[in-house]
Amino acid sequence: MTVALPALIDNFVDGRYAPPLTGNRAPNRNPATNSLAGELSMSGPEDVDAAVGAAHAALTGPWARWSVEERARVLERIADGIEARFSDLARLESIDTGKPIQTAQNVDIARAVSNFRFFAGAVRHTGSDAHPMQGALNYTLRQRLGVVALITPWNLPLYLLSWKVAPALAMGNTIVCKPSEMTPLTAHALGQIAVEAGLPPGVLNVIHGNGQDVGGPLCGHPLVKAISFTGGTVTGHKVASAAARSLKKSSLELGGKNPSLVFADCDIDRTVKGVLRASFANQGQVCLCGERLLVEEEIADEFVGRLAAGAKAIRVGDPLDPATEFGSQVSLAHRAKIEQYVQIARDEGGTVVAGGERPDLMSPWNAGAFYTPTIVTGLASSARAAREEIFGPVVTVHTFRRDDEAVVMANEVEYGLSASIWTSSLRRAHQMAEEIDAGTIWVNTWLKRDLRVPFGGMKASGVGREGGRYSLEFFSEPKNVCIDLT
Ligand code: TXE
Repeated sequence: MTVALPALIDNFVDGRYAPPLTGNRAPNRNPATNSLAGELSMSGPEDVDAAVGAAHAALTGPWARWSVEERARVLERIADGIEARFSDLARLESIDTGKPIQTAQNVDIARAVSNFRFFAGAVRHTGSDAHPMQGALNYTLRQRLGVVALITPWNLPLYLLSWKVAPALAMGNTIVCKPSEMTPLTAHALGQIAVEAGLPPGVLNVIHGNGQDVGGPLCGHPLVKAISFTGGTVTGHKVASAAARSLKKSSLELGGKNPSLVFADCDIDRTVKGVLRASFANQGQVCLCGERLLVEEEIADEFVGRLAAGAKAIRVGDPLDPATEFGSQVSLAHRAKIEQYVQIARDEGGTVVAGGERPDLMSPWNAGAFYTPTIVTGLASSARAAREEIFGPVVTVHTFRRDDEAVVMANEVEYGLSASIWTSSLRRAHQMAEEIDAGTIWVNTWLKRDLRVPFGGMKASGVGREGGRYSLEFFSEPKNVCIDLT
């Protein structure tokens, strides 16, 4: 099974690919070489109407009569379809995002397969409640919502899209997917995979375009019953406002400015490796990355020295080379944002002890959006670069002397998505986990994920949780039925 780089990245509506009704297209770029990677559909409100209409019509078609088992099986066939195209999809993901092919294979596409297989199992094993009472029996039905909108970002395209598609389908909804206009390729491929898996036309729709012309109209569409959104906090506010105006359910997984807390009693070899990964995975473009390093003063010099040496040793280069560990940022514009923040950090008195510049690469990668893993010391934790989400490979270092000081620093930003704690003290680990305001706390690890757990953030990092039963509950409507037995 092969998936070629499409010349025209069409929408996928009502079971078939079609150009946007707007007739508009825009170049899709490979950020590692700034070369053309297809022409993207730039859709508009009329395309949103067509996609939502197809999804709404499918609610009363054959799909409405599919059993839980039949829905679970189609998720498994979609997983089979992704596996059958594994290396091509990984290549497309790498071309679209600039991430190393090894990351695309081992993280993005592997997790997309896992997401579909996981929710096929989850929906089979999910029951609901019954509440017997004197003279009556109550039972809870969990029914589909209807048409749901799934809006996803550019950093982990198929990984995050499948995380929403699988549970939404598992619960019997029909869906309109709006992938990021920066990274459309694997979402585009999902349409054909769904057809081959036997999903009825209109159940899964994919429309491409920007937030203003597609995302906004989709969130405001009267037939859309819920929105699951992953992206930036600024856009999250817009999505939440649109959902509120029409009383739609919304699940918002937004930005982060996550601390890595390193204590003097940590296993330093393991912690250096773990914090390097937490800081620079996916070129620092994971909402869970640790952009703030809070390190106990007594080991700060040694730890930062070893971390800087590790950062400088990371292999930066051609994303399609299997030996590459660190690819390009997602776009030239995003690299410019990262460079702007490094300059702000320098202006605020920071010292760059690793990275802080573009790598010296030969053609064609010298035209790409490459940067280097960057560590900045000497900044107050109140500095802009230490409080604002950069969403790139830039870590600011801050020291503390006492545990309570570390908690204050961890909680002083507006975000609350995740944190990692590196210590050998169980008491401290549990204490810090309880006191740090974040949706996910890792202890002596990072990004270890069990798909059953609640995933999401608090404060400016979002509203709601997805994962396991949390996803199935989000994508369904509970209904209580009370039967009088007298
Ligand atoms: O996200 P956006 P972008 C953060 C990171 C990044 C920033 C912006 O800081 O720099 O968000 O990245 C669609 N109504 N994260 O531009 O703008 C948009 O087309 C409805 C963290 O990718 O939030 C895209 O499909 N939809 C994040 C999706 O929303 C709208 C991962 C996300 O776009 C819209 C990526 C609107 N008004 C970026 N405007 C994470 N938490 O993982 C845009 N969109």
